[in-house]
Amino acid sequence: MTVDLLLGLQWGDEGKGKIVDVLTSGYDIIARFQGGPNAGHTLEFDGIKHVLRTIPSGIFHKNSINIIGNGVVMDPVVFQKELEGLEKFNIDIKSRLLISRKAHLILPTHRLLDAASEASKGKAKIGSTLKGIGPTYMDKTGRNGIRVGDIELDNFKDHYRALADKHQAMIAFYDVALEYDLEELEAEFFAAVEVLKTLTFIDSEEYLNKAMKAGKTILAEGAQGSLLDIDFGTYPFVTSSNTTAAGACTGLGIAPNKVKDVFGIFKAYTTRVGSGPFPTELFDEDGATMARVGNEFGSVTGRARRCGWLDLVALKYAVQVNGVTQLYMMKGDVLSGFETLKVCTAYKYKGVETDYFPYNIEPENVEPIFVEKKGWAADLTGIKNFDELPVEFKEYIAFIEEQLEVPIKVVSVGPDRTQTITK
Ligand code: 2SA
Ligand code: MG
Repeated sequence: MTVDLLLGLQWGDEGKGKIVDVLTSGYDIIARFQGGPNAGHTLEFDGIKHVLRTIPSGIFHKNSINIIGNGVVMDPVVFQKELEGLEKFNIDIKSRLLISRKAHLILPTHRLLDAASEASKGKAKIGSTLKGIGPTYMDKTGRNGIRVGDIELDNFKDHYRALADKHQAMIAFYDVALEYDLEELEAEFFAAVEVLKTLTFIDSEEYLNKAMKAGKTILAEGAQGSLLDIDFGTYPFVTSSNTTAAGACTGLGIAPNKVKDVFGIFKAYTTRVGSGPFPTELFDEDGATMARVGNEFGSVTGRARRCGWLDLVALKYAVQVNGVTQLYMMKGDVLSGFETLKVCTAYKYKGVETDYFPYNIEPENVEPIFVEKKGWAADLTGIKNFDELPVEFKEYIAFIEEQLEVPIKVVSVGPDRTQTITK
């Protein structure tokens, strides 16, 4: 058993990028298994901040191979920009990055369809990142998609044309005002496809299973969060892939019995970007403080994130669905200075108390029940050892562990690689 999984347990932006980066030196291979450029994994080291979109976070480590798995959707245009952004780091990307032929391609018209669909929904919109994620997965499950491997076919352009024409008819059907220059978008797309072609395509399931046989260790890196999972998230306000543990099996071709540890990443509070229910959301000064101190702005769209108290009902659910074996708590430092912290331990669901995450968590059905915890004043960002942490912070951690029945292995007290405390 040589595969470990790293997943977000909330609505994304838990700080997965930082932890993969911290963990990568221990693995031979880092693999992305779902999502696409809707992810923005922020890494910070040596004073440089970097956001990765499709490329796994292990790319900065000399000795790791990075894989974009079959479950991912790739936009060649975004990918090309990502490569350009990495140029200054002088990384030999071509030798460190391998891409599954079975990953699906995001076409310019997928992005347009995403925009048209959102515009047509008005106030009911999902708040998608407009990267074309939903329409691309629709074509995948609808068996109309174009895959990375198709780029190598002689009639790639014919496949492209047929699908793009169909998309244009669909865009017209939405009947919303959209301004675009398809010719320009297509020129950009085909130029980016040429760049993509210079990378190595593999059958990632074959590659990974061989690697495991040879004793290599693999870390599968999730994107978004468990509550955005297409099956288990707050549907329809979710993304279009399985962000939970099982997604790593289908998104890479790894059997469930090969998975060992599941690292669950969560923030010491909760955030959400985009639409959808959020029971512990704050609309007051406390929420504004979290947003300001935590710098809660999306790394992909720059949108302000909604903030609220830690929700243990939702976390327990995510721990269960994923089979989390170790917890990583991020951004504990942001809570410094709150006199009292609230933690949601149950919901009143349609008037009845429950600690289970129900089918519908819209505000009219769910009211969070909080317990209060004593806060701490000390700045945590310079602390290096667990023993030096304030006693109230340690109590906060102990309470979460007791509720979730999983140990918190690491606490992060700042964005830098060095601000990571192992318990
Ligand atoms: P989409 O674009 O179709 O996937 O959007 C559907 C919903 O999913 C939300 N969404 C996200 N929410 C938070 N973080 C996201 N990505 C992170 C980031 C990266 C990460 O931006 O930093 O944590 O892996 C993300 N991606 C999608 C979106 O807001 C819609 O509500
Ligand atoms: Mg993020």
